[in-house]
Amino acid sequence: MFLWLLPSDDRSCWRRCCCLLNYLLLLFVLCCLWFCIRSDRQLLGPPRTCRSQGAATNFSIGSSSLQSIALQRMLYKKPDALKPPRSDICTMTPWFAPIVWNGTYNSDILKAQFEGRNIHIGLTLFAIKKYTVFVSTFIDTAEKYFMVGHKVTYYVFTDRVSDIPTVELAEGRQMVVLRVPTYQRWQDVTMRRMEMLRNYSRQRFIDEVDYLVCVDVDMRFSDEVGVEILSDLFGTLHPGMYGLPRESYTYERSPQSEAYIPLDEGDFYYAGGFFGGNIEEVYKLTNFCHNAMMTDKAKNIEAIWHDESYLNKFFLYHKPTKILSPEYLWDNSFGIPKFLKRRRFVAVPKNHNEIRN
Ligand code: UD2
Repeated sequence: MFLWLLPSDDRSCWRRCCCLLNYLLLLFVLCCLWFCIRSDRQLLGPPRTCRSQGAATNFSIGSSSLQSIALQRMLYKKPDALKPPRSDICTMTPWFAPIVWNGTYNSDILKAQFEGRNIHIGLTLFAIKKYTVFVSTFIDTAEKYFMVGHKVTYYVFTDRVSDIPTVELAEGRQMVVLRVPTYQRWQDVTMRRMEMLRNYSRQRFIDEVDYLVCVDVDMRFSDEVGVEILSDLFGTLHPGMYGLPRESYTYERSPQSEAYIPLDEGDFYYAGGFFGGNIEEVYKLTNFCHNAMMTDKAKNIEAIWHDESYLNKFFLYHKPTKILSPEYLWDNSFGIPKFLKRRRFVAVPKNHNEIRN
């Protein structure tokens, strides 16, 4: 306003200053705008990949762009809303986790859903001391029946690396032998699996596979085990206890133990020899079991069925998202009941004293 009072040189200098100020103001406004847009995007969140569900399920938190799996035209028997596929067995838990039995799912639909996801499954087995004798049968039968057509890595934990046989594997399948320490007592050998699975989940499996399947080694596959078992967290009904009342389950009953389950609690009795899920969930499970075991150990307590007791405690308060029927872990010494249409993973008879000592 008083610009005309100034001498002409000063006036032009003042005008230049005003121009510069205007530019700076404009730059400031633009910066603010850019910052607002950026923070808005961050609030929505970057696209997050859910490894456990494979490449096809990239999704953005805050938006509804869950990428669905488009199936091709398929012809199959229609499900009946008023008639369960099987009425002789329980197929669903009260928390809506399916129990996997033969005849309750259509493997063609499941296969189509998993096709193209390029999932990678880790199968862990421990062969410590004399248990290396079981590896060959285990891998041979797994090649025939376990996740055929999928990427599979066998993680063999052993203290006797040179005793692990070389087995010819199908394309997309590999074996990784991991040297681990051994323990004198067989109870410690079976229990320490939780610690090793926990550590390797964090250090290695998380970068290498989508799902982990953790099983006993003194077993053989005798029928198809495929993608129907996969879920965030799964356990398996024990072949000796599926039909018993909860008071008869051999849970740890001493209140002093971390594995304690009172008589009026418990859904199922889960077997220690077959569980799994995505790596994060397996990490949580194994971390809980190992820590609980260590707490008990400090008090000189050992739960009645070792790692299996702690696993049952974990599943009581962290319900599995899928449950495998005893088809997935059978022992022929129990005979073959009528409802058992398939025996997919069966115990290899062993002389306990001979093999453990
Ligand atoms: C049951 C469970 C098992 C575990 C155990 C705890 C099933 C089928 N099995 O099996 O998972 O909870 O009870 O008591 O539900 N191992 C070795 N070297 C040894 C001893 C054990 O490698 O010297 C490994 C091996 O992978 C074996 C596993 O530990 O399969 C469990 O030991 P087991 O099979 O002798 O125990 P078992 O049959 O009582």
